Amino acid sequence: MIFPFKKPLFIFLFSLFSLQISAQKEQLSSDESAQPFFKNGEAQIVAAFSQAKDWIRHDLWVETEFDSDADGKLDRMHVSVTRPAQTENGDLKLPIIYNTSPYFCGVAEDVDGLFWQVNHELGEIGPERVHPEVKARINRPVISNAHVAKWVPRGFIVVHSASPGTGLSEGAPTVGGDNESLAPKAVIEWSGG
Ligand SMILES: [Ca+2]
Repeated sequence: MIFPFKKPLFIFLFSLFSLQISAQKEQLSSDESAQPFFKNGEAQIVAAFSQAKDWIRHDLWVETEFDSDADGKLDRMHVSVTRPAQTENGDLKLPIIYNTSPYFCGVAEDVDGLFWQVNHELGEIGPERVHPEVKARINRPVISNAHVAKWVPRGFIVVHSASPGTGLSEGAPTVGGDNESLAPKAVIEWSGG
């Protein structure tokens, strides 16, 4: 006598699931206010921001205050911006999620001898390091898609920049040098208008 109940139960669950999907769709499609919407402290997907074809993308350079490659010109950082179309007329201002990295545009393979060999006697010169070719990954107009698909539909502008001397950013790459801090400072100040 169990079998007769299986089908109705399945249909009921399926209907419940369908109703839930419909309710979610209705909530998304009815929200045409093009304003960020938060629920339980979390940014929700807003229908008006969710179509990637409508997003505005910028591929640009921001001038910094340093010249780390000493070519006599201030270094410029390669920056990408993805934002909802509703920000175009200036009426809608949205917060920015900003991510900078020296790794967006390619890194060396992890090969033996890449890192400085410290296992040698004091005063002796260690073995020569290996310098493998780095294959550049130049992604335009979006430097990285990290964060774009998740946050733009939730009412954020997403900005990425490549660190000095990496990708299409000018300058000399350093590890923790002043230019690595001053580069994002320049981008943040630029993005704040
Ligand atoms: Ca320069």
